[in-house]
Amino acid sequence: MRLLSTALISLLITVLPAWAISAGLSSDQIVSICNSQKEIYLIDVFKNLKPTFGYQQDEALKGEIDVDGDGVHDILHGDFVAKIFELNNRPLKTYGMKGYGKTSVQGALGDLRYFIRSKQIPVPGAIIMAMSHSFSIEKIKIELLRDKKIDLNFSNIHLHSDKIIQAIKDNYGDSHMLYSFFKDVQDLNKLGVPVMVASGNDYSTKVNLASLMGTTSIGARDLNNKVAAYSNENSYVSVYRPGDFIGRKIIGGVDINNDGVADFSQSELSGGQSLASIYKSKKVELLDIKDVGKNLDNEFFISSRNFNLKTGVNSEATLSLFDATYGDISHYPSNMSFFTQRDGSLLFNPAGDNSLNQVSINYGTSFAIGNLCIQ
Ligand SMILES: [Ca+2]
Ligand SMILES: [Ca+2]
Repeated sequence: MRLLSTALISLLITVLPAWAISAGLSSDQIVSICNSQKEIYLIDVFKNLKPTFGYQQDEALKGEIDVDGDGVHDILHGDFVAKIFELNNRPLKTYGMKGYGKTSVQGALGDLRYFIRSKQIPVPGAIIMAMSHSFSIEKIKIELLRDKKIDLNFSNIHLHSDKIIQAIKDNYGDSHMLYSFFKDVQDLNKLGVPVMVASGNDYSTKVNLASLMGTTSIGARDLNNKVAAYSNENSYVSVYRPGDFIGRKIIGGVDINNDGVADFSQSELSGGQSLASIYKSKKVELLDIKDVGKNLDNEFFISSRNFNLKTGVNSEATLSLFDATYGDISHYPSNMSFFTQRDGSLLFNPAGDNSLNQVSINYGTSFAIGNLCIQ
């Protein structure tokens, strides 16, 4: 093998195209942004929260997240992410997307880029987006690179970013949403604004294409402080934050960070009887099978959450689907996971402490991004 001289290596580094991948920000750099006075912008969908810019969803919209665990959705994704920032005492500005469609996601980032360029808002410390565009390695090889034989895996994919981005441009044109997103990120980086994305909740079977675009990818840790099983882990992910939130019913509402203080008041929530209490101690063999989805031998999901579970684990985006899809961009795998006890009865105990007030669990790398500013 021929060794490259240091001079040649530095020459190669300097002649890399401007859009060559960076490994993303380090944990120290993120801490420094969090400690600065600079604003952090969250692009997401909001129902409860009135965003600083953009749309607030119609009240009639049912939401996506069930905080009090009664099977009825209470709030939207961005409300939950913003709440986590609030719990960490980190001020946040928000941009409300109209939905998850192509124009919403990329349009919001383009809008902020325009506001910053035209000095309508101060240069923020970061823009964060919790959207995941999940692609498997095989799909990238076949659909994008059109090369089945290329040696591509989750450890070396960062070396191929340029090639993959070029393939998106060549195959789908430079007005494709992903290529526009890439150009916006590059422009924002030049303006000194890092863009951060959730690494995705695909159990490392896929990669979030937004990770390739010069962003910083945030993965999730679980309650045991390990990399969460659902969190994508690949060569783009440099930082992991806690991503699991157990809802506990307490006086005044639901507590999601176990400090004994309600974070969502009763009036914000649907307020029905929790599935945890309805199904607790019921014997699984006596339940109508339509109500229950079986995952592992002793693990069951109550039906209202099965959709989310399947969306999170099984969905895979295709480039043509970025026009108006919901499930292919959002990956929100939370579920009411009951386990059977020895006598066959069900138990909902995600915290593992057997406390009886547990009513929900919401987890994901997008919630880990809410914890961006804690280490
Ligand atoms: Ca609810
Ligand atoms: Ca709390």
